[in-house]
Amino acid sequence: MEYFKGIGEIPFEGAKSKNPLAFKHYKADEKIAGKTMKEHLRFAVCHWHTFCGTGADPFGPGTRKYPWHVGKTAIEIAEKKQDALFELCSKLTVPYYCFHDRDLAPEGSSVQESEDILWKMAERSKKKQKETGVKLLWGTANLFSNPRYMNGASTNPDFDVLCHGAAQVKAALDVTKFLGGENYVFWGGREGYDFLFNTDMKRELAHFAQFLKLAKAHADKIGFKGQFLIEPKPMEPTKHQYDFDSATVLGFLKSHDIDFVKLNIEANHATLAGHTFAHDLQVAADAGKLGSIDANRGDAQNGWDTDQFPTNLYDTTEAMLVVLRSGGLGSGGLNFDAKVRRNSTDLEDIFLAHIGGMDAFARGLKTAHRIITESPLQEQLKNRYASYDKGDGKKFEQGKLTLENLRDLAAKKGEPKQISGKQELIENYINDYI
Ligand code: XUL
Ligand code: CO
Repeated sequence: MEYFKGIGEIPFEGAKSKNPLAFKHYKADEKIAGKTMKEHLRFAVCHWHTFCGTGADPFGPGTRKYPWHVGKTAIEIAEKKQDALFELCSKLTVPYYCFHDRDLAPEGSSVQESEDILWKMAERSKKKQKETGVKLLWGTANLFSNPRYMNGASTNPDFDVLCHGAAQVKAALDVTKFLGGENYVFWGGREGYDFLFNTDMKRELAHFAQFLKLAKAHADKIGFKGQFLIEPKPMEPTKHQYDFDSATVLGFLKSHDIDFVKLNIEANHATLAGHTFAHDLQVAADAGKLGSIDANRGDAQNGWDTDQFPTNLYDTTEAMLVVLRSGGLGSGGLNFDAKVRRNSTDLEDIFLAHIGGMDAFARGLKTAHRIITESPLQEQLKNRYASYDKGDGKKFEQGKLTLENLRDLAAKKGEPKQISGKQELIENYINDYI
C-alpha cells in the first residue's frame, strides 16, 4: 500500500527550482569540511507527531484523519503507521527515525502483553529497516501519557508507579538495541512537580538518578552501546520540570556522579526556558555533552511548545555554528520533533514541512561553515581574550597568581582601556553570509 501517491523520491533541484517537492539546498552527497551533508545533518523523522498526531489541541479534536488512522484493530493501525513512516523516510531520503514505545505499538492490558505487542512491532520494524536502509536514531519510552504517570514515573511518590516506568524503559531499551538504535532518550515529561509543598524534590531527584543508573546497568548487561541522552525542558506538562535546561541537567548529572549521559537539545524547549536555541546547545557543547538535537521552533508570540518545523535561518545558522565548532553531532542527529499545523490537512503538507526543515538546516550548515572559514569571526573571538594568552593574564589562567597579586596589578596598571565587543559587526557578518 502506497500512502503518499503521486509523490516520488524528493530530488535535489537547486536554489532556482520552483518545484515545492524538491530540495533547493539539501544535497545529501555534497561535501562540506570533509563530510557530506548527510553525514553532518543526520536527519530523522519522528514517529509520534507525524504519524500519531491528528491536530487535536486543548480546544478541539483532531482535524486530520490520515489513511493510516483507519483500521479494524489497534495493531492494524500501528502497522499502517509503520508502513507510512518508512515510505516517508525513503521518499524524503531521510536516513533515520525516532520512536516512543507507544508510537510503535499500542499498550496492552498487562506488562507482559504490552511487551509482546512491542516485540511484534519491533520485528516488523527490523524488516522495514532492512528493506529501506532507514535506521533508528533513538528510541524512548512514553512515561507521560498513561494516567498512572500523572505524578511522574521515575520521580513518582508511589514506588508501584516507578516499577511500571522501569518495565517500559527495560522493554524500550531491549527493543532499541534490537533495532540498532544509536541513542536512547529520556525526556522527563512529568518528572517534575506541580506543587512544591506536597513534593520531596530532593528524594525525587535521587530516585531519578538511581533509575538512570539501573537503566545504564541494564544497557551494559544486554550490550547496548548507544548513547544515553536527557532532553531538557523547563515546563509543560508539569509546572516545573527537573530537566529544566542544559545547565540544570549538567548540574544534576554531576551531583549524582553520572557521566554516561549527554544532552538532546530541543529548540522550542530552550526558548521556553528563556534561552536561545544556540545558548542551550553551547552550554551542552562546552561540557562535552552535546549529544543530539530535536529540530523545531516555537512561536515568538506565545509561550508554549508549538513544535513548528524549523524555517528560521538565523536559528539554523547559529545552531550549526555551535555544532561545527564543537566537532559535530557524533552518534546524534537532527530529529524533526515537529508537527504540521492543525489546519495543514493535506498529506503533501508533511513532505513540504520536512523539505523546508531540511533545506533550512542545509543552509544553516553551509552558512555556518563559511562564517567559520571565511569571516573574521573566529579571529575576533580569539583576539577578545588575547590578554590571557601571555604575561600575567596567562599566569592567572595557570593558577600562578594570588588575589593580592591581582590587586597590585590593578593598582599598577590603572584604569583599563575600553575594548569594544563589536556585536553589530558580528551580527552583520552573519547577515552577509546568510
Ligand atoms: C516533548 C518532546 C518529546 C521528546 C521525546 O516536548 O519533545 O517528544 O522528544 O519524549
Ligand atoms: Co523532543
